[in-house]
Amino acid sequence: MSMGSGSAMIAAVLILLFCLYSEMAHAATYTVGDAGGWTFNTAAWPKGKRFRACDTLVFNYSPGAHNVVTVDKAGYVNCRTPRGAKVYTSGNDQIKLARGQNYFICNFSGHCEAGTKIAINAL
Ligand SMILES: *[C@@H]1O[C@H](CO)[C@@H](O)[C@H](O)[C@H]1NC(C)=O
Ligand SMILES: [Cu+2]
Repeated sequence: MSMGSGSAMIAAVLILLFCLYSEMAHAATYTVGDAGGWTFNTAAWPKGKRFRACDTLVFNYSPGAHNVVTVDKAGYVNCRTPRGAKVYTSGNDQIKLARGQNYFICNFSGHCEAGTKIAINAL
C-alpha cells in the first residue's frame, strides 16, 4: 500500500468518526444539480449554498454516462485525475463532505471540461 492511500484511508476513518457526532446535530443532504442531476454545466450549482462538514452530496446520473471522481484542487482546475483517486460509478452516489475544500469531477473524456465538476467549501 502506498503512503498516499494509507493516509487517505486514515482521513476517511476520521471523517466517519467525526460525522457520527455532528450528524445528530445538523447534517443536511443535497442533490447535486437538483432535478437535473450530475451532468454538464453543473460547476455553478454550489454557488450561494452553505455547506458544512458531514453534509451528504447525492450524485444522480446514468451509470455509463458519467462517474464521480474525488480529486484535489489541481485535478479540479485542470480536469486531471490524480493517481489513487476514488471513483464512484453507481449512479446514486452518496458522499459526505470533509471539512474544507472538496472537489469532484466526472472523468469521462471531455465531461469535466464541459462543466461536470464541482468545488465545495464545507465549513
Ligand atoms: C478516470 O479515473 C480512473 C481511476 O483513476 C482511471 O483509471 C481512468 O483512466 C480515468 N479516466 C480518464 C479519462 O482519465
Ligand atoms: Cu460525465
